[in-house]
Amino acid sequence: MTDTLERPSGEGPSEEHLTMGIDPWEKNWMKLSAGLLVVFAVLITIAGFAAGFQLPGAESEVDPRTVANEGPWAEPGLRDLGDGKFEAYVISQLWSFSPRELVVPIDAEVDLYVTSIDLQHGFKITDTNVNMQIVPGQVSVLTYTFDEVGEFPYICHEYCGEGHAAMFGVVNVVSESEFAEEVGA
Ligand SMILES: [Cu+2]
Repeated sequence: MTDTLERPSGEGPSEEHLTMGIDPWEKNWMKLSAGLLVVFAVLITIAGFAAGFQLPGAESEVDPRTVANEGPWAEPGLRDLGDGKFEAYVISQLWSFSPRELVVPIDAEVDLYVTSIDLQHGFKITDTNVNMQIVPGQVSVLTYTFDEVGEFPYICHEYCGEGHAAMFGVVNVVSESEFAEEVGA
């Protein structure tokens, strides 16, 4: 058996260009595709293990019908855990976030817990890499350190109906002294 493919004359590349029945161009594309898969696998491994990139995890499951009355969700907002660490519980629903504002001190490390009590929403904090999908029945979690004073709006980025564009809030990052005033007030 020869290692070339026979083709009707006058069509496609000539026989010398065919090895093992595969067109050299096709062979190159196959190599490129396989190579890309290896590159992607390596990049994902580096991102996940060396650079610490993590997908927002579905931390736990909740009942979307009752969650707003349970535990920390009953009073959504920021809580001081001490040592510069905070946690924030945010409930998303048609068409608002609760709370609408989170005031955090500069350099606060905040564990963000977000859930939805109706349908799927998004939670993206502008100018940060906080970007989560919010699925009813699940709690999306990310930790972020706010190391810049300013206002960072959070928005819903999953279209959820006519009030979608009005669905936003803001993280207000303030100096230590301003935060102390805020908490004392
Ligand atoms: Cu929306």
